[in-house]
Amino acid sequence: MKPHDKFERVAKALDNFRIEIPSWGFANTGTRFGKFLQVAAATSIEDKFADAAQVNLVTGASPTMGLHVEWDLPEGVASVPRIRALEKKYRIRAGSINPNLFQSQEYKFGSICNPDAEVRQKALLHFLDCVEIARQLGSQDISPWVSDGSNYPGTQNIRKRIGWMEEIFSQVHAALQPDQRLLIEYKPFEPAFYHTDIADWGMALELARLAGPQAKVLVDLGHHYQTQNIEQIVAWLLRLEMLGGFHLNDRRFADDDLTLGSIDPYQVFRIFHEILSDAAGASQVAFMIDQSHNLKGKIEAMVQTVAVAQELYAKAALVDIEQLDTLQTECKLVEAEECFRSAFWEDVRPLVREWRRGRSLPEDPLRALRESGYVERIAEERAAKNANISATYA
Ligand code: PSV
Ligand code: MN
Repeated sequence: MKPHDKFERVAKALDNFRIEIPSWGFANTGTRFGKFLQVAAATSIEDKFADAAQVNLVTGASPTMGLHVEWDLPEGVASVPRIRALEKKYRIRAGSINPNLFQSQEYKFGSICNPDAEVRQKALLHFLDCVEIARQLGSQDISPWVSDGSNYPGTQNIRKRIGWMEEIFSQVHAALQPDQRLLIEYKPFEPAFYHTDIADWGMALELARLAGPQAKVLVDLGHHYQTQNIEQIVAWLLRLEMLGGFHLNDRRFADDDLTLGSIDPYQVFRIFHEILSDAAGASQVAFMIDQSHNLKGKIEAMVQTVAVAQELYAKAALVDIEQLDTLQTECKLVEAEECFRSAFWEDVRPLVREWRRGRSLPEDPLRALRESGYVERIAEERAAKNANISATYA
């Protein structure tokens, strides 16, 4: 491929590539055992908007921030005017709206699958509030993650719980605006360890289909068993027009929330290849980060993640799809594999830098962040507030 053609491909891909930042990536979080506090961590929803704006300023690729309703809109629909004001002030739009079906005491034995009809009703009302919040904010996607499940065999009726989910998802679907989507996320374990009500993409797919045409599946890269071929799941969902979006991150063991591509960048490349080689693929897919760093600096990690995503997306855009198709058809295995992996091994960084220059963006977003002095400034401003936050969950 000629250098000019390479640049054109990369530029076209990156011009259309947007990646959403999670609000929960900026606040102090930790492990199950405790928190490691950061002086620069966000202490309010305004801090989160300010941090997201900084990420977008240096990357130009992240104009939206995903919101978690319980954490970011504590008063539910009544918090919408505050969010609107922050959107305006920081020029960051609210992105996906994430219901919280896992934190309330009543959800100890489940939310939408709780055997108690009153608890299910509470979960449904929260869900419907989220649809209304999304409508008022003009957000397209409502992304529930259902943490329900059980820890011991025989303690819950799995089939009854399927029925309750079906009912609630169709009620939520009926409340959607025509341009809204319901993205159903799956996860095989944690916090439930024997059975999880939406454990894999098959269950999420079936629930989405039963709910209605605006329901799709959300793939979180950290929510699979070891050795799962995620790009195959992506290929199936694309084929069925049921892929709604991603929660991007990486993992070694489980839902580790590591930086995208830090462990297995080839996997991310393979997933992006499936999307870019599908005719309609990329246009329907929401790319969202789901990472909450407690060792790396939060804003630095977010900028790094966006840059990594762009580089891997650019690499995937360089796969010569026509040539690959011919080689696959002829079963020229070594040649096909070489064609595929040679795109992965391209050093696309000069092309991405050139693309950034052409779009009046800093060539090196991490350096631009460092040179802006933003992190030092907020560290000073927020230090006192962060010192008062408890570092343990006790
Ligand atoms: C659950 O592990 C999850 O991936 C869901 O997407 C939540 O909304 C998110 O993490 C934040 O806790
Ligand atoms: Mn997730």
